Amino acid sequence: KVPWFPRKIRDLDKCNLLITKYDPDMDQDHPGFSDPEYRKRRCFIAELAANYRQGEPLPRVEYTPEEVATWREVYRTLRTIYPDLACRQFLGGLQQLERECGYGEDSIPQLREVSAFLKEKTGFQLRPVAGLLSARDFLASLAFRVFQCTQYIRHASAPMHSPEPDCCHELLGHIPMLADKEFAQFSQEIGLASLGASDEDIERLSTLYWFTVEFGLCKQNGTVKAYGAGLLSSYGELIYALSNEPEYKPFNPEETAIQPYQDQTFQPVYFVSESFEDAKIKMRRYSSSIQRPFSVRYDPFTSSLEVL
Ligand code: H2B
Ligand code: FE
Repeated sequence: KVPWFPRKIRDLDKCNLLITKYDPDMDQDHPGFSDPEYRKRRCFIAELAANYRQGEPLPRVEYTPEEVATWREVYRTLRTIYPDLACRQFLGGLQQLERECGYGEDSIPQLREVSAFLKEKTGFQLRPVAGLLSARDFLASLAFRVFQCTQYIRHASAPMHSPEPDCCHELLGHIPMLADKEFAQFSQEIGLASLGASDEDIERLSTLYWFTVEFGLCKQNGTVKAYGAGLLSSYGELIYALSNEPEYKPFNPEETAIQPYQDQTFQPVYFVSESFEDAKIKMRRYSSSIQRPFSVRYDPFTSSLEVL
């Protein structure tokens, strides 16, 4: 009765359950819903992800001038506010990406290069995914230090907002953080805690993921900064989250795990950690309270799990 979970990195080929409710084909409010050209492009990029198998070289996408223009606008707008609002680890990671990995306004970075970069920094690697993945499959890949990464870009008519993850969200929001060793470990530990967990525990873990990895804030030198990727890839919400308007609560896994969240508008509440170290320790304590009839250990030499 323990739900199936991947035991070796190759098993991630089976972690591919997509949630299609925010797709341009399914969601009438999607900015690309009535743009057949955009939907065709999305199908093409979705195919690349669907055909991908673990260990193959990551597919390259030749982005169109219109797609690059969307990227440029997002990059330029966000880049100007990062120095004031993003946490130190994010800024460090982004600077390295700009120096060593070709990050900049002029081109959309290729997953292949970004994956090689991360592998050297923290052992994380990327795999392409066609869209929003089920929480269980998404979290399971983190246990192997694999980040499932979309490769398409949001619709040109709405550069400041996307109802689903896109490459702006991944490359600008998530990747700089995944270049930080401590954050990489934090991410993997959430993944390990999710393996074989009950549906209820997956729901709580994905809520925790939401309020930390996606929308988390942390204190640094007495001021509150953003480290969540949902914030760092959304101009509007980043400004809002660090204004005086929203409610702040201290990060506390037991409480955070049951806080209802919003995936269509700004969050009504944000959780602030004292530091990553603190978030990691608290999360570890929470994870060890999850009841499972076995324990798991990740073996980095074979990229597989020992199940005890
Ligand atoms: N899928 C994809 N492709 N990217 C994400 O960032 C993502 C996901 N986040 N599925 C997950 C769900 C997250 O919201 C939690 C674990 O539910
Ligand atoms: Fe995300």
